[in-house]
Amino acid sequence: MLLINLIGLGLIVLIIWWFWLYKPQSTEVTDNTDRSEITVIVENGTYQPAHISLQEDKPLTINFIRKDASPCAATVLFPDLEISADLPINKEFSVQLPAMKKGEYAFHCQMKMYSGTIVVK
Ligand SMILES: [Cu+2]
Repeated sequence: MLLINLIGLGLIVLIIWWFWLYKPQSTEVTDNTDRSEITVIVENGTYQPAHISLQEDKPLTINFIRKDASPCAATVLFPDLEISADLPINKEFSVQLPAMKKGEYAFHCQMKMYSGTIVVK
């Protein structure tokens, strides 16, 4: 009985950590060419990196490499930019984003299990 309670408690802690406390790594795109480019791995429920920051008015190419075979990872949506893409498995797929104004742009899979942000400064 005590063991079951401990397992339950552990699960609760894990859920809280996953949804509220876990902060995915952040990466800044700093190259000064006209077009910025970054590679994002889609694996284990997270985009890596999930937080991308870049300068204003620069188009961005995101090269997605999807390693997760589950259908959940298949589609990536950029709702603010009205862009969506279907990602092949284990193959690089480039998504071209237009130059953006300052602000935050979310991207996620259809069920929002995978989610990330682009921060334009
Ligand atoms: Cu999903």
